Amino acid sequence: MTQNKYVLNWINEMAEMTCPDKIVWIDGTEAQAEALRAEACSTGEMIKLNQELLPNCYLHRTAVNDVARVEGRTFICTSKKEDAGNINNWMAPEECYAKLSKLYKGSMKGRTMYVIPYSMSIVGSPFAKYGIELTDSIYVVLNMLIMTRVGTNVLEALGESGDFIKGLHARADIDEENRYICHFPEDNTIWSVNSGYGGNVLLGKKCFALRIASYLGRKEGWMAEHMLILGVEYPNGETKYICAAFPSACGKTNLAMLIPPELYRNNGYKVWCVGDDIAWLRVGEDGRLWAVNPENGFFGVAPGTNLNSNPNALYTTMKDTIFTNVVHNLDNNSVWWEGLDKNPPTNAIDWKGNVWDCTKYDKKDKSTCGAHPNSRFTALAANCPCLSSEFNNPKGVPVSAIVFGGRRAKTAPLVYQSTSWQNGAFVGSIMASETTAAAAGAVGVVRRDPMAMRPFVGYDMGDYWAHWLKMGTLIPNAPKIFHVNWFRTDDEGNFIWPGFGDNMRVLMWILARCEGKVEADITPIGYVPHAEDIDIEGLDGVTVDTIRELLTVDKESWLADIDNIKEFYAQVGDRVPQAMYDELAALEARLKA
Ligand code: OXD
Ligand code: MN
Repeated sequence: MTQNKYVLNWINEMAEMTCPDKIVWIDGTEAQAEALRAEACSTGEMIKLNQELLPNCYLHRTAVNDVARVEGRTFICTSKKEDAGNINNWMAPEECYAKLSKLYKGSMKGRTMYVIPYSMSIVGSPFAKYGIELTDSIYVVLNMLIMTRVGTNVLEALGESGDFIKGLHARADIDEENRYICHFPEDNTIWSVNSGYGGNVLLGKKCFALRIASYLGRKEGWMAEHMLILGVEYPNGETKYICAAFPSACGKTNLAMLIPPELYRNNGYKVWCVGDDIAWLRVGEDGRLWAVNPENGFFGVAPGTNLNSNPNALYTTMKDTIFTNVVHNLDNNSVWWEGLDKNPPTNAIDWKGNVWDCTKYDKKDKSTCGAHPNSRFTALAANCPCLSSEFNNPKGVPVSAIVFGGRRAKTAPLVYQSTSWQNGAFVGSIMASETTAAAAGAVGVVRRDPMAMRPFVGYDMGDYWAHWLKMGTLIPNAPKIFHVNWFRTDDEGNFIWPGFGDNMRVLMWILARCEGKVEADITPIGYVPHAEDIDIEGLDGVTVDTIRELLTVDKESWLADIDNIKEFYAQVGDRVPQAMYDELAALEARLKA
């Protein structure tokens, strides 16, 4: 398929180590994909679902011990430990290569090594970066065919160049004790072993498009961020784009595919999805920041996805989708998950492959769930009913606003605007989420997750913040930076803001601010809306007073947060830019004034 000596030499070297029986090149054709689906079904690796209800859809179950990303076993292997920073796990490259080589040795005996040439973003576009993933898993091949752009055209675009990301994945024994997800940013290399779970093995996603890409972005003057991208279309046909970063499980996919409230729909407003998880951002010739979604599909969490929370996501999964770790409904050979509807199947197999008794389901006891709480759908972006017409535009879309967010019961107001790019980068650096009752462990524990990138920055966090500050100086017409919190609760712990489609009302304020069309109050934390400027028309049970309550800045809880931020900055270490400390000191002084 290629004469590229860098590619061929590397594959030879990896094959000598892993000893596959066969090497198969993935060409991106439907005929080859179909043959692989049939093979995976013949071995039980996948189950073909009801083709009338769910055309071209399949079910896969991972090993019971292998259901999520493993941050504790994720390493950044730079030659100097300081370059990986205090927030990442670090291993010396030689040590890591030696350790993992032992695990890879002979691991593909009796198996096939698949060679997947893929592109993150459109092949040949200014944003595109190429990778090759070697894997012994058909499930990985079929997921990569959805999540990235795969095929011979990638090899053609690469030509004789050695500039590609070398990814090696082997399932080995799916041994938790020897599971490693390792990144060598100085060598453009990713090694993943002993897992079969998407986030650890679809190497184009978190490993390449965030960890390696963030490292490359710093070197080359662009940004790789954990952000959704959406477009708001106005009745006059103009569309404005927003990028938003929320920690995992804070509703990025729901916001990205938002359906506007009825009133807005009737008035001709539309929301278009460009991406739900990752944005690559570059400064355009026009001095604005431009964003592409480097992915080609959605790897979304299934539980909680339903016709109310996210109908667009649900429609997207109705064909050409791989479901992982959901319930198998044997009555009609389809799938189900908690929160899909109120009719759990009575003749069903759970995510572990056991007969599932839905009558024993207890919301508070996760072990009774039929679908794993982190069960997933891998679905083609092209099947999303609200996919933006700009999804395949190689130039990307111009960004008007960047929105940070977290899950905070009290501290953060519904929305506020930073006062400058530097202040906005500071707002990103102090992002945090509180654990909910739904998660194991204590409730209300604050986890700081700067820019939602804590698990995904491929280098030192302080250097990453410095890169954010530097980018601000390179974008003459920079987006405005905001922070939202959909999750404020009353004294009984109930959410005050309705969320979902009504989040559009907050996006409208954000865009009005970007256009300079609405005034705001300056507070110690930044600009906060006049309560009357958040549109509540047609919203049941929400009054201007409710909005006023949602917008209050509680100085006490902010001052308590300052201590936690100081601890976190100390943990990030001595590369935290002085400008961030200056912002923090100024915030504290304003709160105390
Ligand atoms: C994801 C995550 O899977 O952020 O997107 O964990
Ligand atoms: Mn994510």
